[in-house]
Amino acid sequence: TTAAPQRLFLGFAIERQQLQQLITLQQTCLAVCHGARRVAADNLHMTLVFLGQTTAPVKQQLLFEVPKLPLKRFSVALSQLQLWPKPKILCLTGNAEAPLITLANAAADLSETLGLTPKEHSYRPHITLLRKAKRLQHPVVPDALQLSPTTLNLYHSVSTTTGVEYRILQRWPLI
Ligand code: 2AM
Repeated sequence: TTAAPQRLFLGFAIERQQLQQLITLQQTCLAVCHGARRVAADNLHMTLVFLGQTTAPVKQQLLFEVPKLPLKRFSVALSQLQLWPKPKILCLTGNAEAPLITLANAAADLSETLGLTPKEHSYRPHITLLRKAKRLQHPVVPDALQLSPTTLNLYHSVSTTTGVEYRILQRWPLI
């Protein structure tokens, strides 16, 4: 039997302390964003690259190639709350600096080389807090969130009867 393609992406988990900060921010935003839905706490993450539907052989190539990416530790400050109209998301975003930009570019090149999602716009680090977000009834001023992940993770996005779940298939340490 051939395994069905999986919807995959590479990204970073949120540490416990930052997670609590995000959940609090999310609640504040939800209260002033009518009709929006919050991302489940377990699903909060920062995407590096969306890979999309990936066949088993391509996933094998991916697992072989990811360790060759420049897997360097980085810090990023996410301090701006932005509503992105096209995907209708409210996210906490910021500016990436050298090690993260380098990694994101290399990961996007790898995705394109493997015939997955092509490289589009420049990388915008962000954490999606709310979906179906149209506007904020009142401005919300967030505290900056500092992230310094210790691993890059491969996620499988799984549709379940209770909603989407992001399952970590593989972790690579950042050094
Ligand atoms: P988002 O949080 O900005 O919506 C799994 O779907 C993850 O991949 C989400 O974090 C999503 O980002 C991201 N992603 C990036 N490009 C995507 C696309 N074209 N379709 C779906 N998800 C995408």
